[in-house]
Amino acid sequence: MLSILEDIKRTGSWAVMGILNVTPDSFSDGGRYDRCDAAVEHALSMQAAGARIIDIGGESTRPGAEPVTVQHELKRVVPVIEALRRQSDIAISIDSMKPEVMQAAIDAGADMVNDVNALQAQGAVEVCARAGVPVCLMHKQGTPQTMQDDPQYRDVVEEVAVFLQQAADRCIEGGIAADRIMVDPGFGFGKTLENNLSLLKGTDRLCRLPYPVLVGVSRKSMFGMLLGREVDDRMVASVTAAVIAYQKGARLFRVHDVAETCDALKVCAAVS
Ligand code: 9MG
Repeated sequence: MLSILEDIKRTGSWAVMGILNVTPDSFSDGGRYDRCDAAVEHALSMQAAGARIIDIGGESTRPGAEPVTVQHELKRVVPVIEALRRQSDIAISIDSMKPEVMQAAIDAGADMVNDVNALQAQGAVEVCARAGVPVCLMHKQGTPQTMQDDPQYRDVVEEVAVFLQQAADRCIEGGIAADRIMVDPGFGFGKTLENNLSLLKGTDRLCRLPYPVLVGVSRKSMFGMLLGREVDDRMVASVTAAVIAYQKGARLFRVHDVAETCDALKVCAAVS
């Protein structure tokens, strides 16, 4: 994982992170990969399609999702991480807000932590600092249960940029090396359609922060609102948004449609 980050910083290369939700209720692929063997098979197929990182999550963060207990989350993610680690050397990311899950996932073979809560839970920074793993710090307003109720910003791009810089400062103070930090504006997390479009347009501002920017727009409801399309019919919109984000400086992309996104980004990279 560190070599991926080093490449991005040194050569401006890019990487796709394939999404592996091992939850019964994820918004875009709910329940499809909640058996260990099916989950590993899907991870390996995303690797074959060009993913360099697999992001494994056992708690849905879709708007309105109910939280799960540590025990439930561990039961979902740990066997999949162990099985994938036995079969592949791909970088594994644990998508969790809970320090206990982060620690168990790292012990099971995860290489990085993706936290939609930006390591704000008590003990999360300590776990990641001690393990020395790269981290992705995401912005959100509110909690998954309430975040879409009535999000408010004066200047969404500026507020997200300030939040991400402060989150990174807090992690560095807590012992996480600056070269292990990625930041993410958190599309759809406490944002209106207008907020999401402003963030996409303002991705270049976020890329002026001294950290690689990861974007996750894949199949999100912003495209449902903009285009009136159902979740399984948002691939073109998602790839288009990834291309826009790339052109504004983002270099990490959390996606469902790995092959299509990789093709688009290869074209972008060939002319940049
Ligand atoms: C877990 N998860 C769901 N959406 C996400 C996004 O946009 N970014 C990151 N980093 N994680 C996400």
